[in-house]
Amino acid sequence: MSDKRKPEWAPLNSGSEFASRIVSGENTIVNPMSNRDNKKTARQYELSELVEGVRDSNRTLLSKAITLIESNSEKHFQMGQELLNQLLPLSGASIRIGITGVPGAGKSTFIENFGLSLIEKGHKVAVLAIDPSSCISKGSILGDKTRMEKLSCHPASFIRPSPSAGVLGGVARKTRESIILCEAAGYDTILIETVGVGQSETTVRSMVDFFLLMQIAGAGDELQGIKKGIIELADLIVINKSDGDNIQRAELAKQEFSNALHYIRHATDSWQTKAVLCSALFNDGLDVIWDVVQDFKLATINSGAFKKRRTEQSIQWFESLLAESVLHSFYQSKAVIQLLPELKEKVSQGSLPVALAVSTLISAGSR
Ligand SMILES: Nc1nc2c(ncn2[C@@H]2O[C@H](COP(=O)(O)OP(=O)(O)O)[C@@H](O)[C@H]2O)c(=O)[nH]1
Ligand SMILES: [Mg+2]
Repeated sequence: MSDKRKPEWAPLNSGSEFASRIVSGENTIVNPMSNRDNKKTARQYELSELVEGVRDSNRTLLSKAITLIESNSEKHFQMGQELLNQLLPLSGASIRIGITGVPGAGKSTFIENFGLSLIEKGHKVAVLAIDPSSCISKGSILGDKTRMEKLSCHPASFIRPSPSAGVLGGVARKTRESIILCEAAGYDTILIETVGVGQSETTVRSMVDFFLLMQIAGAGDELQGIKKGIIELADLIVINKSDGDNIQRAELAKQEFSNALHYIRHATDSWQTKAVLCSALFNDGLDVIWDVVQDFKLATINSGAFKKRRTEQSIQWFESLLAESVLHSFYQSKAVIQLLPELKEKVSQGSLPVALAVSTLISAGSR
C-alpha cells in the first residue's frame, strides 16, 4: 500500500493500518441545480408523482406517463394500468376528433392551424397520431412533426407522435389510453391524425366522437384512397387546398361529394354528414369546421347518439382487448408451445385431421 493512499491526517511513519482504498465515485450524484426530472425515465417515477403530474397538466410528466403506457415490458403494464385506473375518473370531458386522408392532403397543416385557432379560443389541444407504417417499417407516412412547429411550441398544446407497435392491443390500445391521459391532464380537444391505409380509419373511427375525412380536389378517387365505406365513416368531408387556382375545382369536388352524400348511410345517428371547403395553409374555413363540430356535439348529445357511441366504443374496446389477451395467454402456455410444432407437422403431412389438431391443442392449452 503506497503512502499516497493514506489519509492526510495519518501519523508519519504509520503502517498499513491507515491505508485506505480508493473507491470510484458514484455516477448517480447529480447537480441539484440541473433539471433532474428530464433525466429520469418513466419507470423511475413514483405512481403518485405521475398521477399528480398529469392532473396538474405538467407536459413533461404527461409525456412520461404515456411512455410508461407505451412500454412493451410486461413489468410496466401493472403500473401503467394503475395509473390509468386512478386517472380514468378525470377523463371523458373532451371532444375526440379523428382526421384521415392520403399523405399530402394537408392533415398536419390543418391540425397545426386548426389547433392554434382553438387555443386562441381558450381550448387546450392534444394531438396524437396513428401511423400504420410505423408498425411495418420505421418510416412514417404521417411525416415529421416539425410541420407542427408553432403548435408544439405552444404551452396549451401537447403533441405525441405515433407509438411503435408490437404489444398487446398494439398501437390502438396505446392511443386509446393516451386519450384518457390527455383528458385527465385537461386537454379538451383531442385530434388524432391517421392515414387512409389498411385498417387505420376503422380503428380511429372506433375511438373518436367525430371523424373528419380530408380530401383534395382533382386527385381522383383512387389517388385519394376512397375505398367503399370510408365516406360512410365520415361526419364531415373537408376539401382542402381550396385556394389560388384550385378554388373552382375544389368547389366542383364539394358539389360531387355533397351529391354522393345523398346516397350513402350517414356515420352518426341524428347527424347529416356534409362537405365543406377549406384552406388549411391560409387559415380559411377553419372556423366553419369548428362550428360544424359544435353543431355535431350539440345534436348528438341531445339525441343521445354521443353517449351511445362512447358506451359502444368502451364495450368494443373491452371485447377486442379480451379476445387478444385470451389469444396471447393461450399461445404463452407451455403445453401449447410444446405441442404446436408437432401438430403443425402432422397437419402439414396430412396425418392428422385439422379439426382434431385444433381441439387437441385447445384442450392442452386450457388445462
Ligand atoms: N395550397 C395549399 N397547400 C397546402 C394546404 N394544406 C397543406 N398544403 C401543403 O400540402 C403539403 C402536404 O401537407 P401536410 O400537412 O404535410 O399533409 P399530410 O400528409 O396530410 O399531413 C405541404 O406542402 C403543405 O404546405 C392548403 O390548404 N393549401
Ligand atoms: Mg401529416
